[in-house]
Amino acid sequence: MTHSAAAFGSRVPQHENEGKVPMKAPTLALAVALGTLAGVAPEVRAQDMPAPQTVSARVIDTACYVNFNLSGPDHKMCAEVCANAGVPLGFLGEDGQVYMASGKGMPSVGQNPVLVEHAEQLVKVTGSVFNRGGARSIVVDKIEVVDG
Ligand SMILES: [Cu+2]
Repeated sequence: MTHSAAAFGSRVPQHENEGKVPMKAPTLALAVALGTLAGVAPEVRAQDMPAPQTVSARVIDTACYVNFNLSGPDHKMCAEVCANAGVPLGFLGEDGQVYMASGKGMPSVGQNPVLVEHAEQLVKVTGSVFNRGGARSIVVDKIEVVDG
């Protein structure tokens, strides 16, 4: 039955792909969850971290800046309200680039508790910078207030 074998053959690769793609993410998530429970969460090794850079930036409320182009001293109170409502604070570099603020390691930790006192201030932030999928992030090591 060569004609039905050909039809069957064309279905096999599709079926294999359907099985493989959705399995990846849950398997990784499960591995991370089990690792965390067992106290052996994968560690980010120092050699995996890019050398720290210092970026001159304003601490911004990412929602109001990206959605409404709001930032600066006049927006400080709103930024604090947004941050306390869970909106991530981040950085607007003097180069115009927006950076997410992230903590060290994996699992990571949000930076709002560190950044909220600097909402809308001009700072020099030092840390490893990552760039992926059109987004940048700074792993916050040190913040020095420049103005505000
Ligand atoms: Cu706001």
